[in-house]
Amino acid sequence: MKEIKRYLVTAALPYANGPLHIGHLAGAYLSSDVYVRFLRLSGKDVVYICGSDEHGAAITTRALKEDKTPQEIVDTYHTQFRDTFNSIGVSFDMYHRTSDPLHHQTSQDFFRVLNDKGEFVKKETKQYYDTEANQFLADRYIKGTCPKCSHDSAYGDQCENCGSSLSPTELINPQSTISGSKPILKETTHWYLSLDKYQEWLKEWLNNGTLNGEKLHYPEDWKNHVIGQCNSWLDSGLQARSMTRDLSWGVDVPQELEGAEGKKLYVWLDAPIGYISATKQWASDNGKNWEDYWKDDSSALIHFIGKDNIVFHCIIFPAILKAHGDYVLPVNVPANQFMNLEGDKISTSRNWAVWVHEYLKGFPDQQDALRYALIKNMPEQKDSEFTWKGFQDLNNNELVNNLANFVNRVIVLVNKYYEGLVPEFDEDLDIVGPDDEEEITYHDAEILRLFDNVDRLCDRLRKYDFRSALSQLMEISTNGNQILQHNAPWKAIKENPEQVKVVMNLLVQYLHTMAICLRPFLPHASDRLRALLDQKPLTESGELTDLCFQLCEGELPITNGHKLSKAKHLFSRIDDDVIETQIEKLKASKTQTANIATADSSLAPLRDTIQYDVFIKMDLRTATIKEAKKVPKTDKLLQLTLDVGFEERTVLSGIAEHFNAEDIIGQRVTLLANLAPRKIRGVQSQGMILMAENADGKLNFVQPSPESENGSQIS
Ligand code: B3M
Ligand code: ZN
Repeated sequence: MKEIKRYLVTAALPYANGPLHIGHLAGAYLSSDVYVRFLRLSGKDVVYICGSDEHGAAITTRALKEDKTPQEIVDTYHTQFRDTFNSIGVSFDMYHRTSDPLHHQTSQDFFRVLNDKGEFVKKETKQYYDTEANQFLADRYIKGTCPKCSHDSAYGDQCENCGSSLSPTELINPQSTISGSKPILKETTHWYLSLDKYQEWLKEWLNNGTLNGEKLHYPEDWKNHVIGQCNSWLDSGLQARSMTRDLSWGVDVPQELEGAEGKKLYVWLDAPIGYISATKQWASDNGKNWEDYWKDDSSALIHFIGKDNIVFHCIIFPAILKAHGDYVLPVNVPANQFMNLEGDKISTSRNWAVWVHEYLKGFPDQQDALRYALIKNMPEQKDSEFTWKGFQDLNNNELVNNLANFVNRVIVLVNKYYEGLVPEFDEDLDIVGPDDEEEITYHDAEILRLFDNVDRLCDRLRKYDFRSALSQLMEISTNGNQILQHNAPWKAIKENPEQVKVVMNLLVQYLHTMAICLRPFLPHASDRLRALLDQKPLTESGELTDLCFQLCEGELPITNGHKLSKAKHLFSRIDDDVIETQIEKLKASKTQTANIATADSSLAPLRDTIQYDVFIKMDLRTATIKEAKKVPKTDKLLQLTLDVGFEERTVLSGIAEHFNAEDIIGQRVTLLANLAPRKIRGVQSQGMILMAENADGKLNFVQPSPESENGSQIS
């Protein structure tokens, strides 16, 4: 493998159709930021790239619901993302956006090269077309009855009730979510990437790290779950995938191509090319050559993403990079798993999230408390959990009681005993180190121990083990506190003042070391500690490498006589009432189930007119819920036992995200009693209960008047 001369680090481009939450930070943004800061502190040539992903159906859906243009939607979130990342300390070198003309140009040029090389196959297929809205319908714009579980609002690509992945033509009674009308199937032509033809080299490249006999990366350094997910895709056989869509928003297919009118690039084709266009912008702004980072095989490309983006970054994007022919391939894709919140999945649609911009408002100057909690529990190998109580404990027990306390004690004592001047000490008087044979002084022995700690921390960062690297950092602080406790300078100052000088000098070197090692994880605290040491903020240009050299060579990083500032606490406690407020706020949002993404969404459009004889075929009955329980391994299904007067019925219903099972016992309901029974998740569901959906997506039971007895027929 070629010697690495520079690093190109990317973080997944967030969709500009909703706020950032803590799951985004824990998934791709804090991991990449820690890693890049470490590389900069190690003196590496690194560029850190991200930007807003501003195309795709989710954005146009939102624009429709809010009666805005897609550009207005993405402008709002692009600005919010850029400011939020900046405030929480995610230090991109370029935060770009895919609605930028440079990105459109870059994507179209990329498409032309692939097309000219014959990498696409043009195919005519039939797709749903809305004759009232005059447009083809993306999968998410088609709703209908799920063929598997009869859920009546399954999407064209997936049924959210039973989780089945679908294709639009499988839906029963498909309906356009734009006009409510019944769509027609219409011919359309698209450009397909024959992914299947890359199957062999992708398998070799991923599993052996080789391509045409050349070693490009070390699979043993990749996370098992990443390689595993790719191999399951490869083993099922790659299929040709359409790389264009009939959409009104996105990057135009180059218009000189026949049949390109009205066609856009598939969002997952243009989005990763966004990394390239962002690098071009950065290079142009900084007098660099972007091709050094994308086309020179001494450049290491590393993608930081969440696990839902693995296939696009490890199979599809590498395939088109290689098909294009000039680009490097990633040397690693250290994807994280998901972070959950208070025992439940984070969900934008259910407003079950800690929004980063709200955190920053609610906890001013406490960015690093959140960074610490999210890195400490980073879902590196498996899903992890954020709880507000856990956040409070980490802040109070580790940041305040360990780290801030250690820093404060050292600076208070140096100010108290030496007026803030770092004491000079007499080496000859320094007690003999732990290993008498080597005649090593105590100070030197402890400095070497400190170096070992820093070396281990660096090794863990190189391996993307950010949680264990953070624990290693806290071990430095713990060791420092132990040195204080063991030497007790407040007692020794009288009978052994020379030894106190050795200890306090040593502990100031600890603080200097911690300020540098803190920087990748807690950059704001690092700046504050540098100020307490009366040093300028770090510029992240090799200071960690310099430190390791100094510690290893026994050169003291902070010289005798250097004057420290007055002591000030690095972190402040977070009290119970503050946490209680956050937990109450979260609970309130759960009952509301307000959809943050569509605060003022509209009521469902009217369905097609039907004749009376269709209605009369339905047998609706009144009933009462006697029992209710969650269906295992699903988020949405409850299993209900209904008293229907003349019998009991078991019915599965997709309302688990709206109601707790224990809260709906005794609820009166309306039952469609003659719907054909369906087996769902192994349970025979005998009918369907009727729910009314508010404009904001909240569901309510259609409940008969209390006077009606169970089993009464509704007509
Ligand atoms: N926006 C998906 C996501 O936000 C997509 C990532 C693109 S990275 C090129 O999860
Ligand atoms: Zn279904």
